[in-house]
Amino acid sequence: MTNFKLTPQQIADYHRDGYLIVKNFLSSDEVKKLHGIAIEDNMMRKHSFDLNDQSGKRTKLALWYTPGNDAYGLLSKSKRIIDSVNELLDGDAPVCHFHSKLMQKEPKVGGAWEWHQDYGYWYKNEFLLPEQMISVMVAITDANKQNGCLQVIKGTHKMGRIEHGFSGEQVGASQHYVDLALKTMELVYVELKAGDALFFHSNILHRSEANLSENSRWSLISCYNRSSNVPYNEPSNSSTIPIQSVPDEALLEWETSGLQESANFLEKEKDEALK
Ligand SMILES: O=C(O)CCC(=O)C(=O)O
Repeated sequence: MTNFKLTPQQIADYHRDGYLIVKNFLSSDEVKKLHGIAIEDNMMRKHSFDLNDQSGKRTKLALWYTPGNDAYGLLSKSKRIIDSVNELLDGDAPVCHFHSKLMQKEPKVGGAWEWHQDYGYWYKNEFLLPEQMISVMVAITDANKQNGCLQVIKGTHKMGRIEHGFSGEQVGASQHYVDLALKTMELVYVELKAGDALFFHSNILHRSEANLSENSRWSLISCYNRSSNVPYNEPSNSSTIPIQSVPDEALLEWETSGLQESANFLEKEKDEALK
């Protein structure tokens, strides 16, 4: 989808619900290219690591901070994403790319993610302004109930930050507050077709269940911040470096290589809190 622009209705929906699904955000050729690279890219494989959920099931991901001119970098820097993020975030300082993750939930083994707010992690990094942070998930394969699609509790971004503790190797939100939210707020299974995108607020409660199906569930999640929202406990500086967007056509038309070491990957040993 080139020349993409969010409508006033989509912007209002995002602010009301805390998330927004955009169908067919990528064309089938774009998805094909990203999928092909994801399964063949040695750099991605080399830097992927496992994360255990509470039950010990593993989920695989690679996380990097600096988007280059590889296919994934061109997507996370694309005008359609940067302009949309700019519309949805509070404030007017430049948009920065905090990090991107390729989530690789393998058939039968891909583990769960506990209920959390992304800002439950980012608060620990001492970012002060959750309204200036957002995540964008792009489905590289179909995501459905069977293969552990994302679930959100609609409207929970309005609850503010909830206490988080450790849960396996992840950080999880207070179950008490999750249970209270579920009394009145709707749990939504975010089923996506490959190429669909989900924009979600840093304070929306979300989780996903294990992938017990025969099909993998892969997605790219890119997280953005405004340069004005300086973190005081975050070793990478990506979240305050303004991003120069590239034309949407770049993903298909520019010559791309695989991911490079210069993407600045997170190595799990060094990691204290994941995000
Ligand atoms: O990809 C998933 O299943 C969940 C990922 C997630 O919750 C996150 O990255 O914050």
